[in-house]
Amino acid sequence: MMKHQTIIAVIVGMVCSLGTAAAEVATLENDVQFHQSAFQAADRNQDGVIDKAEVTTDVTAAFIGQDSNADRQLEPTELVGATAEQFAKVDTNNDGKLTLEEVMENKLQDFQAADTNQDGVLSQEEVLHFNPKP
Ligand SMILES: [Ca+2]
Ligand SMILES: [Ca+2]
Ligand SMILES: [Ca+2]
Repeated sequence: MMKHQTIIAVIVGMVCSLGTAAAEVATLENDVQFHQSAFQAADRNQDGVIDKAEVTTDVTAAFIGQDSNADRQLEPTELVGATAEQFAKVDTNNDGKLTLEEVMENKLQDFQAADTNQDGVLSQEEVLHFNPKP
């Protein structure tokens, strides 16, 4: 369970769209440490970078972890800490619910945006320096 939270944090820490109170509550001091542990959790094969497959796995796991009524859709009530604005950004068809596809699309966009050297993987530095627009 703890793992899901840190995974969400990496991906959401990157984007701030899937609700995670942790990412918002994190102070500047513990922010780096927080991201490092989240990064390590997401880096499943421990090669020091996060590739697309790892993001896909993590987003799926995070999605299932957040989907408390298991209907394969996330409603605002299931996303603690997400603002209406963040939610709307991911809800591309505006039906008030997030599907895995919508979330995945959003996360892969973030993945590409965070990949500043465009080598197809995210280094810890890239994740740390990625500043999503609020
Ligand atoms: Ca990896
Ligand atoms: Ca939707
Ligand atoms: Ca990269």
